Amino acid sequence: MPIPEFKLCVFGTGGVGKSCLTMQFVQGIFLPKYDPTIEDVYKKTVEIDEKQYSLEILDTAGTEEFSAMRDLYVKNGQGFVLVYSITSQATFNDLNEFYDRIMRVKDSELHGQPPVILVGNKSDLEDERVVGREMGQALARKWKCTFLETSAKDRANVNEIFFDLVRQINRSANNPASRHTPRPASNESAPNRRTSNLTSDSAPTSRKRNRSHRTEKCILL
Ligand SMILES: Nc1nc2c(ncn2[C@@H]2O[C@H](COP(=O)(O)OP(=O)(O)O)[C@@H](O)[C@H]2O)c(=O)[nH]1
Ligand SMILES: [Mg+2]
Repeated sequence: MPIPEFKLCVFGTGGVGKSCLTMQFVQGIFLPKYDPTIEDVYKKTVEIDEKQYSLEILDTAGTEEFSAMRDLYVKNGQGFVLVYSITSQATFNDLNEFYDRIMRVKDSELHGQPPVILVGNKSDLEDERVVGREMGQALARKWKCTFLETSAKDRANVNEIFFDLVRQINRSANNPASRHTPRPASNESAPNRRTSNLTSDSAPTSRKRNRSHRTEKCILL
């Protein structure tokens, strides 16, 4: 039987750690200097709750406009990671635009809100924190989504982001009515964002290494 394939997208202002989170999850490494212009798709097979999934993760880059191609990814995407840095208030504020755009492209008023997780990254930089945990929690309550603080550097809560999204997607597939939450009203306008070259990639070399990252119910293959 073919394993289910889920398409996930990672959004957030440049520099918040989207690529580092994606790389930590897919390859198990922290890349302190990843090219900020690279927008790419990474593939990973995981086992969650005793079932295998093939995940296709779009690590977005560029900040000027949402291109037609990116909108297509959002349209086909089943789960969305919205990342800010706990060390930058602006990156937290910026997420409203990403959220509104996703809801618009997914037509959430008609189809209900898609699976979303709000992520406050760089939790290892506690001394530089300007966005309190309770601010993240409050925004997640407003958006009726899950919330995690993570560190791509320390690999804290990194797997949990993607496992949570897969579980949310499964829940919404099993019970579509449960996701039909009316979209919260917002006055934010649509952002103009640019996308760079979008290519397909996979990371087969990561598979062996990640076998060791095994928890009771979630196994990275
Ligand atoms: N201390 C710390 N630095 C991080 C973390 N995640 C990313 N960074 C750093 O933040 C910068 C931007 O990361 P990157 O993943 O390229 O951000 P992106 O533009 O959102 O893809 C890089 O210098 C990373 O080393 C983290 O969890 N902790
Ligand atoms: Mg990046």
